[in-house]
Amino acid sequence: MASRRKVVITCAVTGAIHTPSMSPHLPVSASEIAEAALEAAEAGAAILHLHARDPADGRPSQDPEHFVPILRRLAGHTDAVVNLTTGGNPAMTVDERLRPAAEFAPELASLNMGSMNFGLYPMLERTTTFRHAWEAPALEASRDVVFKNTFADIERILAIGRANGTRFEFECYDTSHLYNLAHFRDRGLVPGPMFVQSVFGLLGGIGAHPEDVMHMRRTADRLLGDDYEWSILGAGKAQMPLVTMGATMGSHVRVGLEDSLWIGPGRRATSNAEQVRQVRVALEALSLDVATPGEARALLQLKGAASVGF
Ligand code: KMH
Ligand code: ZN
Repeated sequence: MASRRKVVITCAVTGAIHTPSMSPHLPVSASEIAEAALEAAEAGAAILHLHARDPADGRPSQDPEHFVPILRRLAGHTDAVVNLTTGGNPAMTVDERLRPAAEFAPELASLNMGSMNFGLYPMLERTTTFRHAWEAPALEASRDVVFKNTFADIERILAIGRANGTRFEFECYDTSHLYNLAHFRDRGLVPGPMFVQSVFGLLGGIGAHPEDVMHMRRTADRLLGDDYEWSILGAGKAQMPLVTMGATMGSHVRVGLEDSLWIGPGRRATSNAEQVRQVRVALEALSLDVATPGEARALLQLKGAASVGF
C-alpha cells in the first residue's frame, strides 16, 4: 500500500508585516520569538520561518546580532528546520536582507521571486493607537515602496545558497513569480525539488479567491512538473480557509502570526502554536498526516541541522 502523504507545516513566527501594537501576542523580543518558535514546533511545525526585531522598539531588523539569541536558544532545543528570511522588510535594501542567510547558512531561507507593490497601509484603518513612533509611518510608507527582487537580486541570493548549502522557500505572490522560478531552473541555478510557497491575499500580489489558488496550482504544475513541493499561505483572514483548501489539493501549509494575527472571525490568535494546533486539527480531520522535521528534510532534500552555521 502506498504510504500516506505527509503535510509539512511551516510556522512564520513574527515577520515584518505586523507592528508590535497590532497584537499583544506578537513576539517581539528575541526570547519571545524563540519561545514562540519552540512552542510552534512542539505543536507540530516542522519548519520555523524566522525574522528578528530590534529589541529597542520592535522594528524589523536583519542585523545578524538580533538573530543570534534566537538561534542560540533554538539550537539543541528543537529538531525543527530553521528558515531565515531574506525578505526582511520591503523597505530594506537587498544587502541588508541577505545578511542573516549569508552569515548563518540555515537549511532553508526565503527567496521572494519578483519585484512588487507590498501594500500594508490598509492596516492603518484597523489599528489607531501605536506604542512606537515608527509603526504608523512604516505602514503609510508602503503606499510608495517597491519590494525590490530583481533578477540580479535573486541571482545574488541563489549564489549564497550555492555557496553555503542553504536551500530556498520560493515565495511566489503571483503567476509571474512561477515563471521567474522556471527561468532560473532552466538556467540550472535552481535544483529540484523546488519548495514553492504560494502567497495569497497580500495587496500587490494575487488575491485569495479559490480560482486564484487553482490558477497558481495549474501554472506551477505546467511550469515545474513534478519537481516541486507546493506550500500555501493565505494572508489575514484568508489564512485558515486557504491552507485547508491547499491541503486538500496536495499542498503543504504555512501558518503563523507573520501571515495572520487571527484564529477566527474577530478573534486574535493568542500564539503561533494556537494556529499550528488549529491547522493540525483540520489536516487530521482530512486524514492527512503531519510531517516531522526529519520527513520535511527528506522531502525538501535539506542539508541537515548539523551543517548550519549557528
Ligand atoms: N509574510 C510573507 C507574505 C520573507 O520573509 O521573505 C512574506 C515573507 C517574505 O515571508
Ligand atoms: Zn517572512
